[in-house]
Parts: sequence; structure tokens; C-alpha cells
Amino acid sequence: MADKKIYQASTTAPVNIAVVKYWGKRDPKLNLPTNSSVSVTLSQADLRTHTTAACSSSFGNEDTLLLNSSPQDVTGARTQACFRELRALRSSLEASDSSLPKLSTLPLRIVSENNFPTAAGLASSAAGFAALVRAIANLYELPSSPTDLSRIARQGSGSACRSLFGGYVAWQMGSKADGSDSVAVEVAPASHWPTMRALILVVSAEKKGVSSTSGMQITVATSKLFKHRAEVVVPQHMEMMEKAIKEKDFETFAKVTMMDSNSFHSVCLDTFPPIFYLNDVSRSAIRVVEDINKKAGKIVAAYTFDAGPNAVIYFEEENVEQVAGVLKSALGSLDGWQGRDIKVQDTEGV
Ligand code: 2P0
Repeated sequence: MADKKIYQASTTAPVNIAVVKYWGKRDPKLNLPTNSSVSVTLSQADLRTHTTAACSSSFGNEDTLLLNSSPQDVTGARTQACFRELRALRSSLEASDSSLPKLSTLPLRIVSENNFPTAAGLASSAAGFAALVRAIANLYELPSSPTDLSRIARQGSGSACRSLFGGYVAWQMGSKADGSDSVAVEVAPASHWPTMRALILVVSAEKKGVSSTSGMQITVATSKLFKHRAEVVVPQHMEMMEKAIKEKDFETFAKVTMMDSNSFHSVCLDTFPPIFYLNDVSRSAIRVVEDINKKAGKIVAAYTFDAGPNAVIYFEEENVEQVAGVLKSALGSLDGWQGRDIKVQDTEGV
């Protein structure tokens, strides 16, 4: 009788919020970026994707994926690239050890749940693909390092490569055409700077108007400002940001975070037709952060916005009242607002 056994493994992956943003692809197929980026991984206690990967000959012929109980299309090139790469690694393990079950040829059944709004500019694709890749890597018992897995997760969604690590993470853009050097590396673990906190202002939990993938392609094709950002602004921000993280220099970290977010949204506005991710509530959050910093006489809070109107505010624990308290009272009465005081996730817990 054929083996009908169900093999399975589960994992969770965290969300990361970039402080130097990825925007633009030099190779859309491999998700190779036009600039490097840096992010902070947020605690899984607050935001995470939980994924179970299973395989069995009893699953029929097709791979399937359920996200928040809804069936998803797995035939897209990105998901297929992740499945193909992971199966190839499992297949070479099986070739070198004939006692291993032949999992690489069995259909996969993936079940994922997010505990936060999907596709609302809260990096759901990052946590989603990171969890999918690691769940299958665990199922296949692959000896791959987080950086090895980041190379695969990047092909699912660029920002996903940064969610394989906790703490402070850089995605090095790389220069090779095959993408083998376009991977994530740890800049510093969460324990290096344990006082860092993030507050998320959920301005809207609706799906974003323009997807990151199509938005950045239109930017690359139409924005003249984009070239300056990718070639001049981001390399400077990368250097300043990595140094600020290593030295735990919050003022520089915050200044670069805000300036890089503004630079990214300027490039969106310079895209033709323009892309608007910020709304009136986003702009009032910027003003409140500016007021907080003015009152403090130094920079104690930094705002950043991804491809949506929700704000992420970084601050240090000692300033929680000054920052989170003021933001909550200033913006708390708005509909759909939600504030959480989130720690940085350790790699060990990822
Ligand atoms: C980032 N974003 O660095 C930037 C900032 C949005 C703004 O990475 O096409 O969903 O799947 O590679 O990773 C969102 O882009 O795009 C993103 P794809 P992804 O976090």
C-alpha cells in the first residue's frame, strides 16, 4: 500500500518595518532591488503570520494554500519559485540519503493565518512569505541558514527576506544577475538595543489602492527623482543607519528613518500617474511627532510609512509617555485608530 502518511511542520514569522525603504526592482522576476534596505523586526507577540506546511500522497495532485481561511492562487511565479527552490534542496538531500522519505515529489498543503490586517501596508507579504519558506524548510528538514532562506523568500516578496531575522536587518541589494548575493543579514540583534519600541497607528485596515509590486514598476519607469534616490540618497542613508544602529544613536536613527520615509513618498508623488499612500490622518501623525520632538528639545520619536497610510512610530522605552501617551491622546479618538507599544523581536524567537 502507498504511504499516505501526513508530514507537517509549523512556524511563525514576524513583520519587519523598513527604516531605509526598498522601492524599485532591477529584476522583477527574481525580485532584485535597485537599492539596499534596512528594517527592524517587530515582536511576534503583536504581529505575525503562523503557517503550517504539510505534504502527503493523500492530498491529491495539487499544491494548495489557505490564507486566513481563503484559498489562494499558488500558480503565480513567485510562489512557484519558492516551492521549486525548496523542493530542489529537499531533492538533493533525498539523493544523498536513500533512507529519507521522498517528500519533494508530494503535493504541499499550506495553511497561514495573520493576526493583523492583510495588505494594508503592514508588511503582510513579508511575514507571509518568510513563514511559508521556513515552514516548508522545516517540513523538509533543510539545513539552510536564515540567509540561505532569505534568498528564497526574496523571490516570494522582496521584503520577506528581512523577516527571516529578528533585530536590525539589512537586505544587501547584491550585484549578481542570478541574485545569489541579494540576501538579508543581521546588522544587530534585538538585545543590542533593547530599549527600542514601535507604535503602529492603524489609520486604515483596508487593502491598499496600488500594490507595491505594480507601484514600484511604474516608479522605475516614470520618476526622474527615483534615480537620485536609488543612487545617491539611499547609499548615504544605509551608511548612516547602520552606524546609528551600531552606536545606538537614536537621534540619527530617527532622523534618517523620517527622511528616508519622506524620500520614498516623494518618489511616489513623482511617479506618473502619482501614487498617494499618505492621507490626512497620516499627515496629522507627522505633525504630532514633530510637536513631540519640538517639545522634547531633541528627537525622541520617528515616523515612517510604507505603501499605505498607517504610521509606525519608533521611540525609546524611557520616552513612552512623552511619545505613545501624546500620540494616543492626540489621535486616539479617530475611527479605526489603534496603538500598540511593540518591542523588537529576537532572532532566537523567530
Ligand atoms: C519596504 N515596501 O522596504 C518597502 C517600503 C513598501 C514600502 O517592501 O513586489 O511587498 O513583493 O517585492 O516586498 C513592499 O514591497 O514588494 C515593501 P514585492 P514588497 O518594506
